[in-house]
Amino acid sequence: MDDDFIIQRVDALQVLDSRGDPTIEVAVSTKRGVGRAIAPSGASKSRFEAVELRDGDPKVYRGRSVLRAVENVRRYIAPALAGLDSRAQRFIDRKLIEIDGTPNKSRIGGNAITATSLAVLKAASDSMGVPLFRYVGGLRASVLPIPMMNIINGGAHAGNDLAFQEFMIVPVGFDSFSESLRAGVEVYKFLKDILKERYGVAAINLGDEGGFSPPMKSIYEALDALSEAVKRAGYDLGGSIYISLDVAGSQIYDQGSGSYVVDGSRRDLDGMIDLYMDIVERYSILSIEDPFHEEDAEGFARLVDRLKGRAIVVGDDLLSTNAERLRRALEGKQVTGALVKVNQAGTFTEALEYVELARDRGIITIMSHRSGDSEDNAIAHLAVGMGTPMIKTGAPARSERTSKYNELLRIESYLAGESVFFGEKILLYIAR
Ligand code: 2PG
Ligand code: MG
Repeated sequence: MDDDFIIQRVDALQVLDSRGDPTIEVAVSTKRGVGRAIAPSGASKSRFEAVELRDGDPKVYRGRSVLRAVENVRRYIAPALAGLDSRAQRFIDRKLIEIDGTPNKSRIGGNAITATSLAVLKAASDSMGVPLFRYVGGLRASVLPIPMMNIINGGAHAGNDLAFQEFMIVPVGFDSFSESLRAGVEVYKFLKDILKERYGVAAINLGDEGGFSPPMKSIYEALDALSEAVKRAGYDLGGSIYISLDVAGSQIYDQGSGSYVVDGSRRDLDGMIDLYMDIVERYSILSIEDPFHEEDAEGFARLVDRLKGRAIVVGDDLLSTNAERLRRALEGKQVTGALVKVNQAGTFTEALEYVELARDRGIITIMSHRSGDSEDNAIAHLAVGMGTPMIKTGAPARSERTSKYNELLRIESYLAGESVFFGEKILLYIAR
């Protein structure tokens, strides 16, 4: 019965994210099911992403509460969605954009909109009685993504001096998601030993995404520790396991001097390209995300050209999960990979259009968490449902990170013999 899918109730609640900041949870119910979604929150945000609405009263949660966003869902969104078919995702997302009426979703709040959009998606799949990844991707949704595990945290995510934000290991050369995850966990544990040996016990404290946050001064120390950990775990760097980086270039860019600051010294664009070429030469690097700041289109284009056939250049802040920005970046040949964060776009539908554009143009897509995240595991389903070859969701530690990896294990088990692991196929994309 179509009646079963009609939205009966939409409600919102202020809850906490993994950093202890307030965030918004939206619940959407139909006669047959319910969907609940929590908005994540970034630390290294782009200028171009949907705006997170926060109350700004310094006496309440130090300005971070989201009660206005909660109120906006109750007052504006709930009445507009009541009575609509929860399966009409595009229509509903368009409606959310209309209700907000601003180009950056700053009136109702990107956080309110993201949580609502995903809650509608989940309510529809629940009402239908199918897992979310199946609802999103149908029968084609059977490919498990490669995990990109951020096991050394720096930049805005850690209390250390590491210039780059994320040092990830990417176990590609395995037959299944679970084998790949296992290898990543083993490397993570050997890394812990190495850090303790080299830097003492304080080095094994964790950063925002569950990776270690050692008191290193140089990015080369981090790369060396990762290489050693892969070796000690008995794997082959550049064989079954690769390293990926998220520089979060906007965070190390000094507007005044127009240069980047890495390991205590300033570098211009040429200096940064030399640095990246040196790293790619010496370590097995699969991808570099946001190597330059979010408006440095020239830097991206030059690096894409230099790294052709060797490593993927991923746009995160540069693209901000925005199809229009991706279109421009494609024209300028500025990326070969595209990070996907639903809350940068605002709605599921906008994120889907962006993923489809990337795929049509042969660009690798990577589903991604935020540094402030929660127990919501929707992105595990979205990765499989949308068919992104990779997923970036932190270290294999802290429940807001493992909730995604665990859900992927459940999806793999659910699919049993039907599932395929993207695995080494990723190398074919790089070799092109
Ligand atoms: C990134 C993300 C997630 P944040 O830069 O890719 O790892 O960080 O959520 O802080 O923007
Ligand atoms: Mg990033």
